[in-house]
Amino acid sequence: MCYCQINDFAKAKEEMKIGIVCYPTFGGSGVLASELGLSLAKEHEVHFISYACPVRLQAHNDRVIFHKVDVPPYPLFEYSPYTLALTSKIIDVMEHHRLDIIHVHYAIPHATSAYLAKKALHGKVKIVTTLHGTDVYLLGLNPSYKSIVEFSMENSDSLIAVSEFLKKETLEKFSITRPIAVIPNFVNPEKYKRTGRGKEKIICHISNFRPLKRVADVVQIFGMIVKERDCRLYLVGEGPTRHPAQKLVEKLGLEEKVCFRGNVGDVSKILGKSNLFLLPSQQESFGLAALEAMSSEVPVVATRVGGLPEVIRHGKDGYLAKVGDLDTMAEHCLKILTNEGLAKKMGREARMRVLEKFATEKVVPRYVSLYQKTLVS
Ligand code: GMT
Repeated sequence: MCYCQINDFAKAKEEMKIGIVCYPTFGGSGVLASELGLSLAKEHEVHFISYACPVRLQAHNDRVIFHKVDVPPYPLFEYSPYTLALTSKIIDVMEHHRLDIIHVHYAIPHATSAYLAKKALHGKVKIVTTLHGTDVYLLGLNPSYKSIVEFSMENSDSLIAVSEFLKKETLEKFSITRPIAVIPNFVNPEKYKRTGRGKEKIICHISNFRPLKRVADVVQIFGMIVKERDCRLYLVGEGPTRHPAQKLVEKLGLEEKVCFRGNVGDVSKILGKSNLFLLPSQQESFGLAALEAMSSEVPVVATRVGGLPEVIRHGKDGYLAKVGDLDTMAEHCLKILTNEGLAKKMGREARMRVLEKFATEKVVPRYVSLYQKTLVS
Protein backbone atom coordinates (compact mmCIF):
# COMPACT_ATOMS: atom_id res chain seq x y z
CA MET A 1 0.00 0.00 0.00
CA CYS A 2 1.69 3.23 -1.14
CA TYR A 3 1.96 6.29 1.18
CA CYS A 4 -0.94 8.08 -0.45
CA GLN A 5 -3.19 5.03 0.05
CA ILE A 6 -2.09 4.72 3.72
CA ASN A 7 -2.74 8.42 4.07
CA ASP A 8 -6.11 8.03 2.36
CA PHE A 9 -6.90 4.97 4.44
CA ALA A 10 -6.08 6.89 7.61
CA LYS A 11 -8.27 9.72 6.34
CA ALA A 12 -11.11 7.31 5.64
CA LYS A 13 -11.20 6.47 9.34
CA GLU A 14 -11.20 10.06 10.61
CA GLU A 15 -14.03 12.54 10.65
CA MET A 16 -14.89 13.32 7.04
CA LYS A 17 -15.85 16.65 5.52
CA ILE A 18 -18.83 15.95 3.31
CA GLY A 19 -20.49 18.26 0.81
CA ILE A 20 -24.11 17.45 -0.08
CA VAL A 21 -25.73 18.90 -3.20
CA CYS A 22 -29.50 18.54 -3.56
CA TYR A 23 -32.74 20.30 -4.40
CA PRO A 24 -34.06 22.26 -1.41
CA THR A 25 -37.69 21.43 -2.23
CA PHE A 26 -40.23 19.08 -0.64
CA GLY A 27 -39.49 16.26 -3.12
CA GLY A 28 -38.12 12.93 -1.97
CA SER A 29 -34.53 13.41 -3.13
CA GLY A 30 -34.11 16.69 -1.23
CA VAL A 31 -35.77 15.24 1.87
CA LEU A 32 -33.56 12.14 1.80
CA ALA A 33 -30.41 14.24 1.27
CA SER A 34 -31.33 16.51 4.20
CA GLU A 35 -32.05 13.63 6.58
CA LEU A 36 -28.77 11.99 5.52
CA GLY A 37 -26.82 15.19 6.17
CA LEU A 38 -28.42 15.71 9.59
CA SER A 39 -27.55 12.14 10.58
CA LEU A 40 -23.97 12.35 9.23
CA ALA A 41 -23.45 15.62 11.14
CA LYS A 42 -23.34 13.66 14.41
CA GLU A 43 -19.82 12.45 13.47
CA HIS A 44 -18.76 14.40 10.41
CA GLU A 45 -18.70 17.96 9.11
CA VAL A 46 -21.48 18.49 6.58
CA HIS A 47 -21.86 21.26 4.01
CA PHE A 48 -25.07 21.68 2.00
CA ILE A 49 -24.90 23.44 -1.36
CA SER A 50 -28.10 24.50 -3.12
CA TYR A 51 -30.04 27.57 -4.37
CA ALA A 52 -32.04 27.66 -1.13
CA CYS A 53 -31.78 26.07 2.31
CA PRO A 54 -33.34 22.58 2.17
CA VAL A 55 -36.75 22.54 3.88
CA ARG A 56 -35.75 19.88 6.44
CA LEU A 57 -32.68 21.82 7.66
CA GLN A 58 -34.85 24.01 9.87
CA ALA A 59 -33.24 23.77 13.27
CA HIS A 60 -29.78 25.30 13.65
CA ASN A 61 -27.01 22.73 13.75
CA ASP A 62 -23.45 23.99 14.08
CA ARG A 63 -22.08 20.96 12.24
CA VAL A 64 -24.25 21.56 9.19
CA ILE A 65 -23.26 24.56 7.10
CA PHE A 66 -25.44 25.80 4.26
CA HIS A 67 -23.90 27.48 1.19
CA LYS A 68 -26.35 29.31 -1.08
CA VAL A 69 -25.84 29.19 -4.84
CA ASP A 70 -26.61 32.60 -6.34
CA VAL A 71 -27.49 32.78 -10.02
CA PRO A 72 -27.24 36.42 -11.15
CA PRO A 73 -29.70 37.29 -13.94
CA TYR A 74 -28.30 38.88 -17.09
CA PRO A 75 -30.29 40.24 -20.03
CA LEU A 76 -28.31 38.17 -22.51
CA PHE A 77 -29.43 34.92 -20.84
CA GLU A 78 -32.76 33.34 -21.74
CA TYR A 79 -32.00 30.72 -19.03
CA SER A 80 -29.67 31.45 -16.12
CA PRO A 81 -26.81 28.89 -16.11
CA TYR A 82 -27.46 27.27 -12.68
CA THR A 83 -25.10 24.41 -13.55
CA LEU A 84 -22.18 26.85 -13.87
CA ALA A 85 -23.06 28.80 -10.71
CA LEU A 86 -23.36 25.51 -8.81
CA THR A 87 -20.00 24.30 -10.19
CA SER A 88 -18.32 27.49 -9.10
CA LYS A 89 -19.83 27.27 -5.62
CA ILE A 90 -18.68 23.64 -5.25
CA ILE A 91 -15.13 24.73 -6.19
CA ASP A 92 -15.19 27.59 -3.67
CA VAL A 93 -16.59 25.47 -0.83
CA MET A 94 -14.20 22.62 -1.68
CA GLU A 95 -11.17 24.89 -1.59
CA HIS A 96 -12.20 26.82 1.51
CA HIS A 97 -13.32 23.84 3.60
CA ARG A 98 -11.15 21.13 2.02
CA LEU A 99 -14.03 18.68 1.59
CA ASP A 100 -13.27 14.98 1.18
CA ILE A 101 -16.46 13.97 -0.59
CA ILE A 102 -19.10 15.71 -2.69
CA HIS A 103 -22.32 13.68 -2.54
CA VAL A 104 -24.86 14.83 -5.11
CA HIS A 105 -28.52 13.79 -5.02
CA TYR A 106 -30.38 13.65 -8.36
CA ALA A 107 -28.08 13.47 -11.37
CA ILE A 108 -29.44 16.49 -13.27
CA PRO A 109 -27.56 18.87 -13.20
CA HIS A 110 -25.80 18.06 -9.93
CA ALA A 111 -23.57 15.21 -11.17
CA THR A 112 -22.37 17.35 -14.07
CA SER A 113 -21.55 20.34 -11.87
CA ALA A 114 -19.66 18.05 -9.50
CA TYR A 115 -17.68 16.56 -12.39
CA LEU A 116 -16.71 20.03 -13.68
CA ALA A 117 -15.69 21.11 -10.17
CA LYS A 118 -13.57 17.98 -9.73
CA LYS A 119 -11.79 18.72 -13.02
CA ALA A 120 -11.17 22.31 -11.95
CA LEU A 121 -9.75 20.99 -8.65
CA HIS A 122 -7.45 18.51 -10.47
CA GLY A 123 -9.29 15.53 -8.97
CA LYS A 124 -8.74 16.55 -5.32
CA VAL A 125 -12.26 15.52 -4.34
CA LYS A 126 -14.33 12.36 -4.76
CA ILE A 127 -17.80 12.47 -6.28
CA VAL A 128 -20.67 10.25 -5.10
CA THR A 129 -23.92 10.41 -7.06
CA THR A 130 -27.23 9.07 -5.78
CA LEU A 131 -29.81 8.43 -8.52
CA HIS A 132 -33.36 9.07 -7.27
CA GLY A 133 -35.67 8.07 -10.08
CA THR A 134 -36.98 10.64 -12.51
CA ASP A 135 -33.37 11.66 -13.21
CA VAL A 136 -33.00 8.19 -14.78
CA TYR A 137 -36.28 6.96 -16.20
CA LEU A 138 -37.95 10.27 -17.07
CA LEU A 139 -35.91 13.47 -17.48
CA GLY A 140 -32.64 11.56 -17.86
CA LEU A 141 -33.97 9.84 -20.97
CA ASN A 142 -34.96 13.10 -22.63
CA PRO A 143 -32.71 13.59 -25.70
CA SER A 144 -31.87 17.08 -24.38
CA TYR A 145 -30.16 15.56 -21.34
CA LYS A 146 -29.37 11.90 -21.97
CA SER A 147 -25.75 12.17 -23.18
CA ILE A 148 -24.56 14.41 -20.34
CA VAL A 149 -26.47 12.39 -17.72
CA GLU A 150 -24.81 9.19 -18.99
CA PHE A 151 -21.37 10.85 -19.02
CA SER A 152 -21.81 12.33 -15.52
CA MET A 153 -23.00 9.02 -14.02
CA GLU A 154 -20.09 7.15 -15.61
CA ASN A 155 -17.61 9.70 -14.30
CA SER A 156 -18.81 9.75 -10.71
CA ASP A 157 -16.38 7.98 -8.38
CA SER A 158 -19.29 6.06 -6.84
CA LEU A 159 -22.82 5.59 -8.09
CA ILE A 160 -25.82 4.74 -5.90
CA ALA A 161 -29.43 3.86 -6.78
CA VAL A 162 -32.21 3.94 -4.18
CA SER A 163 -33.67 0.59 -5.24
CA GLU A 164 -32.84 -2.58 -7.20
CA PHE A 165 -35.50 -1.44 -9.66
CA LEU A 166 -33.69 1.82 -10.30
CA LYS A 167 -30.32 0.09 -10.63
CA LYS A 168 -31.80 -2.24 -13.26
CA GLU A 169 -33.49 0.64 -15.09
CA THR A 170 -30.21 2.58 -15.17
CA LEU A 171 -28.21 -0.37 -16.55
CA GLU A 172 -30.90 -1.09 -19.13
CA LYS A 173 -31.40 2.48 -20.33
CA PHE A 174 -27.81 3.82 -20.18
CA SER A 175 -24.43 2.36 -21.16
CA ILE A 176 -22.79 2.51 -17.77
CA THR A 177 -19.76 0.41 -16.81
CA ARG A 178 -19.45 1.91 -13.34
CA PRO A 179 -20.80 -0.43 -10.63
CA ILE A 180 -24.05 0.78 -9.05
CA ALA A 181 -24.54 0.26 -5.30
CA VAL A 182 -28.12 0.04 -3.97
CA ILE A 183 -28.73 1.97 -0.74
CA PRO A 184 -32.45 2.34 0.03
CA ASN A 185 -34.24 5.39 1.39
CA PHE A 186 -34.39 5.47 5.17
CA VAL A 187 -36.53 7.02 7.89
CA ASN A 188 -36.08 7.94 11.55
CA PRO A 189 -38.49 5.67 13.46
CA GLU A 190 -38.22 7.93 16.51
CA LYS A 191 -39.63 10.82 14.47
CA TYR A 192 -42.20 8.81 12.45
CA LYS A 193 -44.38 6.86 14.83
CA ARG A 194 -48.03 6.41 15.69
CA THR A 195 -49.14 9.28 17.95
CA GLY A 196 -52.77 8.47 18.48
CA ARG A 197 -55.82 8.57 16.30
CA GLY A 198 -59.17 10.20 16.73
CA LYS A 199 -62.52 8.54 16.04
CA GLU A 200 -62.61 9.79 12.44
CA LYS A 201 -60.67 7.66 9.95
CA ILE A 202 -58.05 9.63 8.03
CA ILE A 203 -56.64 8.70 4.62
CA CYS A 204 -53.44 10.54 3.72
CA HIS A 205 -51.63 11.23 0.44
CA ILE A 206 -48.34 13.13 0.32
CA SER A 207 -46.56 14.07 -2.90
CA ASN A 208 -45.39 16.88 -5.15
CA PHE A 209 -48.65 16.60 -7.13
CA ARG A 210 -46.85 15.92 -10.42
CA PRO A 211 -48.81 13.98 -13.09
CA LEU A 212 -47.05 10.67 -12.34
CA LYS A 213 -48.46 10.77 -8.77
CA ARG A 214 -52.01 10.35 -10.22
CA VAL A 215 -53.65 12.52 -7.54
CA ALA A 216 -56.93 12.35 -9.48
CA ASP A 217 -56.93 8.59 -8.75
CA VAL A 218 -56.54 9.38 -5.03
CA VAL A 219 -59.65 11.59 -5.19
CA GLN A 220 -61.65 9.07 -7.25
CA ILE A 221 -60.72 6.19 -4.91
CA PHE A 222 -61.66 8.32 -1.92
CA GLY A 223 -65.02 9.10 -3.56
CA MET A 224 -65.73 5.34 -3.75
CA ILE A 225 -64.61 4.67 -0.15
CA VAL A 226 -66.50 7.51 1.53
CA LYS A 227 -69.78 6.13 0.16
CA GLU A 228 -69.18 2.97 2.23
CA ARG A 229 -67.28 4.25 5.26
CA ASP A 230 -67.18 7.74 6.76
CA CYS A 231 -63.62 9.09 6.60
CA ARG A 232 -61.58 12.14 5.66
CA LEU A 233 -58.85 12.66 3.04
CA TYR A 234 -55.75 14.75 3.70
CA LEU A 235 -53.94 15.82 0.51
CA VAL A 236 -50.45 17.07 1.48
CA GLY A 237 -48.17 18.83 -1.02
CA GLU A 238 -48.25 21.31 -3.87
CA GLY A 239 -47.77 20.91 -7.60
CA PRO A 240 -49.27 21.19 -11.07
CA THR A 241 -52.11 18.71 -10.46
CA ARG A 242 -53.37 20.30 -7.24
CA HIS A 243 -55.84 22.63 -8.98
CA PRO A 244 -57.33 19.90 -11.22
CA ALA A 245 -57.67 17.75 -8.08
CA GLN A 246 -59.58 20.57 -6.36
CA LYS A 247 -61.93 20.83 -9.36
CA LEU A 248 -62.50 17.06 -9.21
CA VAL A 249 -63.26 17.22 -5.46
CA GLU A 250 -65.90 19.89 -6.18
CA LYS A 251 -67.32 17.90 -9.10
CA LEU A 252 -67.71 14.82 -6.88
CA GLY A 253 -69.20 16.89 -4.04
CA LEU A 254 -66.43 15.90 -1.61
CA GLU A 255 -65.45 19.38 -0.34
CA GLU A 256 -66.60 18.60 3.22
CA LYS A 257 -64.39 15.53 3.47
CA VAL A 258 -61.20 16.50 1.61
CA CYS A 259 -58.58 18.79 3.15
CA PHE A 260 -55.78 20.24 0.99
CA ARG A 261 -52.95 20.83 3.47
CA GLY A 262 -50.42 22.31 1.02
CA ASN A 263 -46.69 21.88 1.62
CA VAL A 264 -45.96 20.72 5.17
CA GLY A 265 -42.38 20.83 6.50
CA ASP A 266 -42.88 18.09 9.10
CA VAL A 267 -45.37 15.46 7.88
CA SER A 268 -44.71 13.13 10.84
CA LYS A 269 -47.56 14.68 12.86
CA ILE A 270 -50.11 14.16 10.08
CA LEU A 271 -48.92 10.61 9.43
CA GLY A 272 -48.92 9.83 13.17
CA LYS A 273 -52.70 10.26 13.26
CA SER A 274 -53.56 8.76 9.83
CA ASN A 275 -55.22 5.38 9.32
CA LEU A 276 -54.21 4.70 5.72
CA PHE A 277 -51.69 6.04 3.18
CA LEU A 278 -52.64 6.06 -0.52
CA LEU A 279 -49.98 6.24 -3.26
CA PRO A 280 -51.37 5.21 -6.69
CA SER A 281 -48.33 6.47 -8.65
CA GLN A 282 -47.60 5.74 -12.28
CA GLN A 283 -44.01 5.13 -11.22
CA GLU A 284 -41.88 5.36 -8.06
CA SER A 285 -38.20 4.48 -7.77
CA PHE A 286 -38.73 3.90 -4.03
CA GLY A 287 -41.63 5.82 -2.41
CA LEU A 288 -40.10 7.63 0.59
CA ALA A 289 -43.51 8.97 1.70
CA ALA A 290 -44.84 5.40 1.88
CA LEU A 291 -41.87 4.44 4.07
CA GLU A 292 -42.60 7.37 6.41
CA ALA A 293 -46.20 6.14 6.65
CA MET A 294 -45.08 2.58 7.41
CA SER A 295 -42.81 3.83 10.19
CA SER A 296 -45.89 5.59 11.64
CA GLU A 297 -47.76 2.23 11.67
CA VAL A 298 -49.95 3.38 8.78
CA PRO A 299 -50.82 0.63 6.25
CA VAL A 300 -50.13 1.64 2.64
CA VAL A 301 -52.27 1.03 -0.46
CA ALA A 302 -50.08 1.67 -3.50
CA THR A 303 -49.39 0.59 -7.05
CA ARG A 304 -47.16 -2.35 -7.93
CA VAL A 305 -44.59 -0.21 -9.75
CA GLY A 306 -40.89 0.54 -9.62
CA GLY A 307 -39.29 0.12 -6.21
CA LEU A 308 -42.57 0.03 -4.25
CA PRO A 309 -42.69 -3.81 -4.10
CA GLU A 310 -39.20 -3.66 -2.49
CA VAL A 311 -40.74 -1.57 0.30
CA ILE A 312 -44.33 -2.80 0.77
CA ARG A 313 -45.09 -6.51 1.22
CA HIS A 314 -48.50 -7.12 -0.34
CA GLY A 315 -50.98 -8.33 2.28
CA LYS A 316 -48.54 -7.63 5.15
CA ASP A 317 -47.66 -3.89 5.23
CA GLY A 318 -50.57 -2.92 3.01
CA TYR A 319 -51.70 -3.78 -0.50
CA LEU A 320 -50.37 -3.30 -4.05
CA ALA A 321 -52.50 -3.02 -7.18
CA LYS A 322 -52.13 -2.28 -10.88
CA VAL A 323 -51.83 1.37 -11.93
CA GLY A 324 -55.33 2.76 -12.59
CA ASP A 325 -57.16 -0.17 -10.97
CA LEU A 326 -59.25 2.13 -8.78
CA ASP A 327 -61.86 -0.49 -7.82
CA THR A 328 -59.24 -2.85 -6.42
CA MET A 329 -57.47 -0.06 -4.54
CA ALA A 330 -60.81 1.11 -3.09
CA GLU A 331 -61.55 -2.47 -1.98
CA HIS A 332 -58.12 -2.72 -0.33
CA CYS A 333 -58.67 0.58 1.48
CA LEU A 334 -62.10 -0.52 2.77
CA LYS A 335 -60.66 -3.83 3.97
CA ILE A 336 -58.25 -1.87 6.18
CA LEU A 337 -60.69 0.86 7.27
CA THR A 338 -63.43 -1.58 8.33
CA ASN A 339 -61.25 -4.15 10.11
CA GLU A 340 -59.53 -2.67 13.17
CA GLY A 341 -57.61 -5.85 13.90
CA LEU A 342 -56.23 -6.09 10.37
CA ALA A 343 -55.30 -2.39 10.35
CA LYS A 344 -53.41 -2.69 13.65
CA LYS A 345 -51.62 -5.87 12.53
CA MET A 346 -50.59 -4.35 9.21
CA GLY A 347 -49.42 -1.18 10.93
CA ARG A 348 -47.27 -3.15 13.35
CA GLU A 349 -45.83 -5.31 10.54
CA ALA A 350 -45.04 -2.20 8.53
CA ARG A 351 -43.18 -0.56 11.39
CA MET A 352 -41.27 -3.79 12.18
CA ARG A 353 -40.12 -3.84 8.56
CA VAL A 354 -38.88 -0.28 8.84
CA LEU A 355 -37.00 -1.07 12.05
CA GLU A 356 -35.39 -4.12 10.45
CA LYS A 357 -34.48 -2.72 7.03
CA PHE A 358 -35.01 1.00 6.57
CA ALA A 359 -34.21 2.77 9.85
CA THR A 360 -31.61 5.57 9.86
CA GLU A 361 -29.20 3.60 12.06
CA LYS A 362 -29.33 0.66 9.64
CA VAL A 363 -28.87 2.61 6.40
CA VAL A 364 -26.69 5.66 7.12
CA PRO A 365 -23.64 3.52 8.06
CA ARG A 366 -23.86 2.05 4.55
CA TYR A 367 -23.35 5.53 3.13
CA VAL A 368 -20.38 6.12 5.49
CA SER A 369 -18.67 2.88 4.49
CA LEU A 370 -19.27 3.70 0.81
CA TYR A 371 -17.67 7.12 1.35
CA GLN A 372 -14.66 5.47 3.02
CA LYS A 373 -14.27 2.95 0.20
CA THR A 374 -14.57 5.78 -2.32
CA LEU A 375 -11.85 7.79 -0.55
CA VAL A 376 -9.32 4.98 -0.85
CA SER A 377 -10.35 3.79 -4.32
O1 GMT B 1 -41.46 12.70 -7.43
C1 GMT B 1 -41.03 12.59 -6.28
O2 GMT B 1 -41.40 11.75 -5.45
C2 GMT B 1 -39.83 13.45 -5.96
C3 GMT B 1 -38.68 12.65 -6.41
C4 GMT B 1 -37.42 13.43 -6.36
O3 GMT B 1 -36.70 13.24 -7.30
O4 GMT B 1 -37.24 14.16 -5.39
O5 GMT B 1 -38.59 11.51 -5.55
C5 GMT B 1 -37.79 10.47 -6.05
O6 GMT B 1 -36.80 10.26 -5.03
C6 GMT B 1 -37.32 9.75 -3.81
C7 GMT B 1 -36.16 9.61 -2.83
O7 GMT B 1 -35.20 8.72 -3.32
C8 GMT B 1 -38.03 8.42 -4.04
O8 GMT B 1 -38.53 7.91 -2.81
C9 GMT B 1 -39.19 8.65 -5.01
O9 GMT B 1 -39.82 7.40 -5.31
C10 GMT B 1 -38.66 9.24 -6.30
N1 GMT B 1 -39.81 9.63 -7.13
C11 GMT B 1 -40.09 8.97 -8.26
O10 GMT B 1 -39.42 8.06 -8.71
C12 GMT B 1 -41.32 9.45 -8.97
